[in-house]
Order: sequence, then structure tokens, then C-alpha cells
Amino acid sequence: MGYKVAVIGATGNVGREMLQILAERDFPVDEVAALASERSVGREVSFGEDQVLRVKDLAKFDFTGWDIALSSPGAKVSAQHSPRAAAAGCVVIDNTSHFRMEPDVPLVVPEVNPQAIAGYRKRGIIANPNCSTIQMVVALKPLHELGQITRVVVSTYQSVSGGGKEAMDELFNQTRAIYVNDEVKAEKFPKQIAFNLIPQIDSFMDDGSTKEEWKMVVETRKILDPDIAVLATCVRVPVFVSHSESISVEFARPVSVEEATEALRAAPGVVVLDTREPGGYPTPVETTGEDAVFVSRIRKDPTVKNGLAFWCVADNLRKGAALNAVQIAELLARDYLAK
Ligand code: 11C
Repeated sequence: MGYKVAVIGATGNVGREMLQILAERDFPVDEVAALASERSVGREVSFGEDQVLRVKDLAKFDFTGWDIALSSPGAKVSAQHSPRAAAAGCVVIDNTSHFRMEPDVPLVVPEVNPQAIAGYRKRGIIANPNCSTIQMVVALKPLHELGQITRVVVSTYQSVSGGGKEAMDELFNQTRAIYVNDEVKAEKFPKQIAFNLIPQIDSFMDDGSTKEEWKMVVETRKILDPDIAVLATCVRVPVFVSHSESISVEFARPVSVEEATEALRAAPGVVVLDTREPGGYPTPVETTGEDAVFVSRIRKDPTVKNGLAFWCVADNLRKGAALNAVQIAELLARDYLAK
């Protein structure tokens, strides 16, 4: 016997990936519903290689009798419909920023804090972290166990797919416009993204940081350790899929490059590819479509007492969003909702 699973936001970048990954990983489903806003009703979305689902209206959908919802619409839509689904007894794994920092909603990365899933009982909602946080904490976890991380400084190089399909179209259209000497229109992004980069993701906060940077700080503390200090600079780059991060960590104890490399190699969800020769490191293009968090360029940071620096790349739509949500669903089904 399997589960009745609803995917909310099924026509978006992450929703389509959720359907793909559920099928790929043979998640035990009895029935799958693809839900979206009224304007997408009737559209068809793929479920795995050979099934097609017709999109239903989220606003009219009755979640009674449904076991799990994987939700990735906008934060406002989630704010309205995730509690409605949870109230009907359907456990929601919510990919938006809306519930993440609420104290009675667990924020989960299965390789890092799977035990937190148990907290779903309070609200019936589990939050999926922001993509740039997920890949970072997967890599930080084994290092924290090794030498107790006290401080992290991270700069991100985030692909346009994090901004949705329209953002991907904007990069494509601007690139084309530049080649054919046409007008370059910036609508989704605050400046031209083609052949450029933008040191702003999401809106500005009062202290001069952006909301994306704030998410990396507070989410890392909630998932990994509230005592870790984090400074983040988040940058949008003209890459379609996969986020990259330059990460510097400071430890309470000395940690050698060899020890760190060994711990990262043994860590679940991490692949170390670090040959210290031209091209001996992963780039976004090569990690797109992959499940792992890729780590390379591991080296000492000689500017602090116990410091290491490394490069980290992952597919933001898979491990950064849909895959992480499906992995949570797998643990939820195995450990809490066994049929
Ligand atoms: C981006 N990280 O790359 C964002 C997308 O809080 O789930 C995901 C936003 C979020 O634009």
C-alpha cells in the first residue's frame, strides 16, 4: 500500500522537479495530484517517464484522505493552503520561506538533522530550507562534527533558476538580445543579468544585508547549531541551474585539510572532487541533474587560527529544493507514517 501525495505548485521549476524525483526514486504512491493556481488548471505535467497528470485547482482541492503534500508555490499561497492541508490531516513539506523560522515548524535537511522531523506533529508542517542553505549545511555538518565550527563566511554564485522560470527566460532573452543588438530588458532582476552578475538576491533588510543572506544565517543556525556565526554575501550569476559557494570556516580546534577531506568523503550526500589541477573541480554545468553536494578546492585559510576554505556546488532545483523535500517525505513515510 502506498501514499496519496499532492504536489502544490506543480507547474513551477521545483514542482516539476518534485514530480520527476518522486517517480525516479520510486516513492510508494497510490495516487498523485498535481495542484496549481486556477490559471494552470487543465495543463499537463509529466510524472516520471511515461505518465501525464492534469493540473487541478489548488483552491478547490480537498486534502482529506491525502497523506503528504510537497508544496512549492509562492510564500503567500503556502501561507494560506499549507495550514489548510495540514488541518485536513495531510502532512505538508513546504518549500517556501513562510514557515521556516517558526519555532514549532521543523526545518530539515535529512543528512544534517533528520531527528527534527518528529516536530511535524505540532503543526503538520515541515519546512524545506532555502537552496543556498541546504547545500552549505550538508557540507558543514561533517566539518562541525570534526572541529566545531565557530564562524562561516560564505559568498554565493546563484543560478537564475532560483528565481523561477521567468528568471531563466530573462537570462535567455537578454543573451539573445545582446547577440542580435536588440533592446535588453531587465524585468525580473534589478539589473542586466546576461554577461553580468548582481550582488542582490531578494529584498534589502534594515542592516544592509539582503533577505537571501539573512536566510543563510538564521536557517544555518536553526538546522546545524545556534552558536555558529555566519556572514553571507549572495550574488546572482548568469548560470541557468546549480548554485556555487565559496565557503570559509573557522573551527574551535585545529583541523587539517586531510582530516576535513576524509570527513567530507565519508559524509552522506557529499562528493569530493578535488584533484588540484586545471579543471579538477566541479562547476555548475557538470552538477546540474546530480543529487550530491560537490566539494572541492579544500585548503587551509592561513588568515585565521583554525581555518579552512572550500568550493561547494549543487543543483539548486534538486538537492536545493525538490530532492531534499522528497528525502524528507521518504523519512516521514518510513519512520512516522508507515502503512
Ligand atoms: C534564489 N534561493 O536562488 C532563492 C530561491 O526562500 O526558497 C529560493 C527562495 C526560497 O533565488
